[in-house]
Amino acid sequence: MKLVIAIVQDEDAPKLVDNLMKNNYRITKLASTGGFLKSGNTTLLIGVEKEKVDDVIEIIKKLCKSRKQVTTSPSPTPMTGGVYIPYPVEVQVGGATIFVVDVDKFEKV
Ligand code: 2BA
Repeated sequence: MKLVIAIVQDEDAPKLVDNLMKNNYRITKLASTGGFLKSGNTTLLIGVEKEKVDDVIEIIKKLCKSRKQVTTSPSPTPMTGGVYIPYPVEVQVGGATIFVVDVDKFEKV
């Protein structure tokens, strides 16, 4: 068994969860926060048989879009008086960040 950990944008999460559920995958949805943007994203835990991993990844690819987001970063060098002025930085986020890990043991008790 494998555990697919998928970090997706909040906007894509509802459709993705619906689609995975329709395809009989079991999911745990966690509210998470990206370290860089410090804004919300969604982490899905999906436990599946090894043969199903590619299908899950295909569904994620189909439904998760890449988007540009703007964040602010302090200017690299302080202005006169030691003040750092925030300036906008554009980053490309997603579609999705996916990790696939081996599951040593799976039990429901
Ligand atoms: P964030 O950490 O908020 O990152 C959002 C986007 O900012 C990233 O998109 C990337 O385009 C950019 N970014 C991140 N760190 C950067 C840096 N040090 N310098 C410049 N730009 C940077 P994605 O790569 O699509 O990542 C989306 C979210 O997936 C991340 O949100 C984070 O929550 C998660 N993630 C990505 N890679 C990860 C990893 N190796 N381990 C754990 N979580 C990861």
